[in-house]
Amino acid sequence: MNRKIIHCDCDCFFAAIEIRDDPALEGLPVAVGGDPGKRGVVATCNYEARKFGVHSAMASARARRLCPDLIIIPPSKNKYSEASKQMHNIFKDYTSLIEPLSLDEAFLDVSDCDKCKGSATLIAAEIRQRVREEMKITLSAGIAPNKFLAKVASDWNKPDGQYVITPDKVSDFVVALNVRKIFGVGKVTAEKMQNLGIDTCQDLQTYSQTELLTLFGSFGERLYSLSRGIDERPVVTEHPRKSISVELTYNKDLPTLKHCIAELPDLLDKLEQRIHRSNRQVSIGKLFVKLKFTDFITTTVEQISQELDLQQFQQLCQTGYERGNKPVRLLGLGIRLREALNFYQLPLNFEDNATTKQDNPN
Ligand code: TTP
Ligand code: MG
Repeated sequence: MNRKIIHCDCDCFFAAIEIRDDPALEGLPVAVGGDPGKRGVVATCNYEARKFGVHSAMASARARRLCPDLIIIPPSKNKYSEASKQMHNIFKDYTSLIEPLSLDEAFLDVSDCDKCKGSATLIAAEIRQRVREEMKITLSAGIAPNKFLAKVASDWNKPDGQYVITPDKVSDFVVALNVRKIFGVGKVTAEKMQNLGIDTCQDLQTYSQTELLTLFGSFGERLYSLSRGIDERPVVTEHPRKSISVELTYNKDLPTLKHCIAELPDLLDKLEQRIHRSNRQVSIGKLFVKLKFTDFITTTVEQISQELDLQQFQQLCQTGYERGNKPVRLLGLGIRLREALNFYQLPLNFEDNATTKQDNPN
């Protein structure tokens, strides 16, 4: 199953925030960093300053020599954390599978997102537009079937751009890709490759797995996959996933309970697929049904259960429906994962408790 991964990376993040908060800086070369007189370094700088050769981690004194008009602003860490939180709240509207890499960078797995007709390209465009409008800074994005390619792609049309590598374009994209773009290929490895005449991923593809292992040690195995555009690493959230669910907003409200019940088998199918795709050992703790009525009032009903069962979902749906007794605009089905449940919420039977204790030695 193809995944849809978006890599988001803000443009000159710290500098963008400072310029946003002081519009007089617009168009001028600006860096955020330490004092040149006190051996400070540049954390980042805007694209105007980059034209002079200024870059991250450079001594501020050197940056000032390269660009005498450079405005150097001391960092305000709290402001950047605030902005990062605000951006994550935007991401959360599209997926809960978010892997932050730094304050301004994150992977999003939007394989299960139904917004924007499920198009990752449109989701990325919408996220970028919201960041521009709500936060007044710009974000670049890469869209691809895996993390490796999404990260490469976010750099492709930077700043303020996005680039998409659809699954059918992966082979063509990697053959032309310079090996220096592979994460983990630093200066030393790049030089070694150059001496071997390896310039692009296509050149790498001519080597067998064994040859790559001999040449590059354990990294060789990864090189073998990455040079073919293969990267199975999942998007890893900071917090373990607590539930898996599907929901659907209907074009026309479902007028009665009978209509709602009739939708459940389809939703259950989707839920099963999603659980399967989550690629993990799932231990069910509870089932739940969510209903949003025509007046946007939402209710969720749940019950302890260890298995996916249509009849239980039907009962939950009936209980939920009777709380409103009016047409329904959205129906959702889901499971709460057992690891995420409080010990005391589990059924009070000895075997279950014993298993839980074993799972969690603390
Ligand atoms: P980056 O995303 O690497 O850089 P950037 O956002 O400034 O620029 P780009 O448009 O190329 O993405 O890093 C994000 C922030 O992290 C950056 O704004 C400042 C901070 N940072 C440092 O403090 N020191 C560093 O050496 C780097 C690379 C970044
Ligand atoms: Mg950035």
